[in-house]
Amino acid sequence: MFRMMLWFGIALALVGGFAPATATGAAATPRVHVIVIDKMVFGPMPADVRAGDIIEWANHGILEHSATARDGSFDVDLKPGATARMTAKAGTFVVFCKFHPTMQANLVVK
Ligand SMILES: [Cu+2]
Repeated sequence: MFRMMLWFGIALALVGGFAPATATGAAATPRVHVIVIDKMVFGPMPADVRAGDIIEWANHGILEHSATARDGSFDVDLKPGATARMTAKAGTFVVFCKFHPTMQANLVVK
């Protein structure tokens, strides 16, 4: 629960434009890639994710799902309607849902 509230707070901060957009010398604002889970399917998976980008998982379905890396790199639980963000790390990940193991997709982060 706390984790969901934390994510929500981060999302609010980003939406509120707290991230510096034009300050010179500031680190580039990470790009956000939204991956929608709907009708028991992940995707489409973004093709241009780089390490340090933000991945936002968005569960548009009516069931709870997870975005779980086969190699254990991440494991995100998503109640119906929930979103959660994580910072992408480089690698090629097989992503599946713990609750519906036939749900599977590949995520490539360069
Ligand atoms: Cu699922």
